[in-house]
Amino acid sequence: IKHPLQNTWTLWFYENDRSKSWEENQREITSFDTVEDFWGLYNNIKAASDLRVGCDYSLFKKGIRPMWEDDANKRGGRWLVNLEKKRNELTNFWLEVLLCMIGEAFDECSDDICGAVLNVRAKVDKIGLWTADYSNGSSVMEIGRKFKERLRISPKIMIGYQIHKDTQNKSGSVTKNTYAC
Ligand code: M7G
Repeated sequence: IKHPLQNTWTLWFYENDRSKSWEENQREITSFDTVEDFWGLYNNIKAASDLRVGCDYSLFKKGIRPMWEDDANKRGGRWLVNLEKKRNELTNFWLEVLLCMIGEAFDECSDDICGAVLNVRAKVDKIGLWTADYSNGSSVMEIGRKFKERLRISPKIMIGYQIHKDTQNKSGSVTKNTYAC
C-alpha cells in the first residue's frame, strides 16, 4: 500500500504563449495524494533549473487555482524568496518547498497554506509561498519563520510577505511588504 498524504495536491505548469491570456497559459498537469505518486511525478518532470525562462511551476491544494482570483487566494498573500543567480540551487530549493507542503511542515498553520509558485525568470527566479489570509498575522509569521528555516535562509536576510491585492494593483515594480521575517 501507498503512503497517503494529508491533502491532495495539483501541479500546474505555466508556459508563456503570447497568443493566449495569462490564465489560458496555466495548465493543470495532474493531482496526487500519496508519497509514492509524488515521487513518480517528480521524477518524470523537468527539474526546476531546466525550465525555460518565463515558465512557472505551481503546486496547490486540489481545488485551488494558482491565481489571485481564486476564492481561496482572494484574501491571501505570499512569502516571497528572490533567488538571484542561484539557478543551480533552484531545483533543491523548489524540492524543499514541495516537501514542506506535502509533509504539512507548518503544523497547526498548515490549513492556511494554499500552495507555492516557482517563477523562472531572466534576472531573478522567485519562489512564493501562498497563504489564505493576510489578516491572520500570527499564522502568517509562523509560516514565514518555518519557511525561512527549512530553506536555510540566513537570519541576516529578510524575506517579505505581500498581499495579493497589493501585487495586483501595484503601480511601480515593487510591492510593499506587509510582514517580514
Ligand atoms: P508573474 O509571472 O507573477 O511575475 O506576473 P513576473 O513579473 O516576474 O513575470 C507577471 C504577470 O502575469 C502579472 O503582471 C499579471 O499580468 C500576470 N499574473 C500573474 N499572476 C500571479 C496572476 C494571477 O494570479 N492572475 C492573473 N489574472 N494574472 C496574473
